[in-house]
This record gives sequence, C-alpha cells and structure tokens, in this order.
Amino acid sequence: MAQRSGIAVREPQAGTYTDNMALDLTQSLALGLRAERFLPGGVDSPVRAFRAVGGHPPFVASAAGAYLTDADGNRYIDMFGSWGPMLLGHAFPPAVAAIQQAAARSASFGASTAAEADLAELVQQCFPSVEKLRFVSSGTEACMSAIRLARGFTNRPFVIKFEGCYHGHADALLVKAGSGVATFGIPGSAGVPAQTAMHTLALPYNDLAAVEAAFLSHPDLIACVILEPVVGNAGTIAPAPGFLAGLRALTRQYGALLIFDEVMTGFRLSAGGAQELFGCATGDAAPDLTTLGKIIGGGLPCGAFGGRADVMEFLAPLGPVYQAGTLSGNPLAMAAGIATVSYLLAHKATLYPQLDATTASIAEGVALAAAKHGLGVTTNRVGSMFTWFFTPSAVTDFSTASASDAALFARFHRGLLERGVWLPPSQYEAAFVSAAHTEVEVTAIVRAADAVFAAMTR
Ligand code: HOZ
Repeated sequence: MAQRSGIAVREPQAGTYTDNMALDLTQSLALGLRAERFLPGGVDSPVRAFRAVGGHPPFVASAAGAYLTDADGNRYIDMFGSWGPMLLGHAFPPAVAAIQQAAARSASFGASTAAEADLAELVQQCFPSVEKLRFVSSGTEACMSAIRLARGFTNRPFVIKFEGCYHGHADALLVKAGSGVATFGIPGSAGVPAQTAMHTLALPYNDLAAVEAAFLSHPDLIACVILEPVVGNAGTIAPAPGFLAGLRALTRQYGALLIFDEVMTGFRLSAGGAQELFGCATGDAAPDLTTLGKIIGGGLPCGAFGGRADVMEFLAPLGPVYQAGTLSGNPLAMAAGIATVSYLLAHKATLYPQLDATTASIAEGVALAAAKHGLGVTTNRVGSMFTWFFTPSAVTDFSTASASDAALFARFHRGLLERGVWLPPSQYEAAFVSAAHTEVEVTAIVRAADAVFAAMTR
C-alpha cells in the first residue's frame, strides 16, 4: 500500500492470480474452487460470479463502514453495498446491537411479535401511501405477491412491466428483465412456461405511448403496471418528466393498479423513496401498491409490499388472495429494520443531502476523468445511486443502456478492483454509495478511476 495524503492507495503488484490481475486472490480462488463443488457456478446468485467482467470474485471475510475485506486481506471501497441495503455502511452499530439483542430472544417464532407493527408504523411514516403492508423475506417475494394481489383485486390477467426493469425472479416478471438476466443476455428464463410469460407485456421504459397502446389493445385485461420509478437494474435510469404522472393517469383511466417497485429506491433516494423524491407520495399521484426490500431489513432478508387498505385487505385471512411465509416478519429482520429506518427518519434532514453530495462528487469526478482521457462515458445519477455507462449517448431505456461497450466496462471494473474499488460487476447494475463514504473515499475512487482510464487509453 502506498500512502498519499493519508489515503491508502493499492499499487498493482505481482500476485498469484493469473488473469492479468495484480491482486493476490489465493484464498478467494481456493474458496471459489471449494464452492464450485457444492454450489452451481460456486454462487448463490448469478451476478456474484463476475462472468460479465472476467476475473475471479473475491470472497468476502468481513466489512465495516464503506470497506469490504476479502479472504486474502485485500481491502476494497464498497460501491455496491450488498446491492443496496447497506445505506448506513456495513456493521452499522445500532443495527448490530439490535440484531444481537433480538437473537438472544430466539431467531424465529412463526408467530406474531410487537416488532412487526412497530416497523410497519415506521414504514408508513416514510411512505404515507402504504396504508397497510405485509412483510415477506425478499424483494422477489414482495413483487411476486403484489402482482398476485393486483390480479386478484382486479380479476384481470395481464401485467405491464418495462424492459430492463427487474422485479426479482418470479416467473411472470423475468420477461425482458434487467439485472443478471440482462447481464447474461438471457432473453427470458428457461423453465418459465409460455402460458405464464404470455400475460406479461414488456414495454420500453419512458415510453408512455407504448403503454397507452397496450391498454388500447387489451381493454379490461390489464391488472397492473409495475415499474422501478428509478431503474437500477439496467444501470441507473431516471424517469422522464411526466412519465410517472402519465402512468398514474393511464392506470386510473383503465382501472389498473400502479405498482412502484421501490426495493432499490425505497429509503435510498429519500426516506420516502422515489415517490417522495418525485412528488407522488400522497393523494391522487401516489401508487396503489409499493414493494420494498433491501434497506427495510437493514441487511437481513426482508421485504414488504403495501399500499391502499382496500387492496391490501384482499389478502388472506381477510380476503381471497393467498400469501404466506414462515419467516415473514422475522424478529431479527424486524429488529435490524427498526434500527435502520428509525435512524433514517431521525437524521433524514442531513443524511440525504450528505449522500447526494458525496455521490455527486464520485460520479462527476470520475466522469471528468473519463472525459480527460477521451472516453465517452454517460453518467446517470439519482441521489446515491448511479451508473457510468460506456457510451457517449444518453441512456433513457434498456435499448440505449445496451449500447454501452461491455468490454470497456469489464476492463474498467477489473482495473478499479485492482486498485481497491469494488463496483457492481455488470454494466446493468447501479452503484450505491453509503453514509460511511466520505471525502477520503471520494478522492481515492476518483484517483483510482483516473489511473484505470489512463491504462485503458495508453
Ligand atoms: N436486485 C439485485 C440487484 N440487481 C440482485 C442481486 C442479485 O441478484 O444477487
């Protein structure tokens, strides 16, 4: 490690890893080989396998604040934050303490606890449109259940989603999905019956005319429109002015429900997520249902879906739509969620401006470095989520995101990793900044990116 201005900057050096990487990943390689004996591809989620960027994924040993430490002792500035949940940094002390205290009272009961209503009340303070909610164990479950509820409530079969949006891996929602599905170029997963996928209409993001045409051609058949109000799973893409309001107007006109998938954006873009940031948190502008995940569980497996009370009361045991879960409302997840969300609520006046400023410095600092080296990079940022697309053209939907140069992104990713900065390993994912990232990390990231760009254009 070289020390410059008090900042540790890892210099590439000869290591035992052979894929042109200067990192010593000896332990991670051994752990990877062992994992491959037992786990398909050595992973429990495809995007962890680094197939899109090359090289071998470091195996994480621990994390604290803005830093990950791997099994070989390499330290990285974390730019993916467990894919979103770690808004307050790793091992956030109030969450750690709350989890420890809850664990001492037993990890699971399969029966109701006071903590579920406590967290639900905090969520409602953040999201006034969530009059009632149900906890589940993941964002996938939240979206899958919201879709079933929308179909049950409206008694209609079709769902509109948008190309490049990812709503978890439930069958009906994998059609033209983002995240790993886009990363690996899988047009739609094997194992999803055509009869299931045929009720999913995948349309271009930010294209209101396409949505209107779908409603016109399927009158009385569309149960809901589900979208990421800011896309994170095709890289970061903001809604065009008028897009969210246009969807609200069309869904209301045609009697369909509007579902905001705020699994990534909820509690991240503001305490009240994208719906608060874009002024559609209340009244006629609000979505009918919202799905949540990631931050809501403070890093533990947790999700939720909620919204209009009359819709939510269609759920069993009150209504005919069945949805259940042994670990739903798990006491450890509730404890971590309460510690996290109550902190966000108490500190939101300073926390979100700080996140915004830090992320702007990183995103814009690296964009300037790219320009200096003559690289065409488009930077999309909303609050503390952003993406550097390796294309000079504007990115407004999945098709424009796909114009990015994946090979350049892969080189950039590997170069940053060597220099101690760990980006999400796909062009089709958002990077996330936490409250633990400071000026020290900003400077180190911009400096590392500048060095990588220099090497790429040499
Ligand atoms: N929603 C996460 C980011 N796209 C997925 C992470 C994963 O698939 O492991």
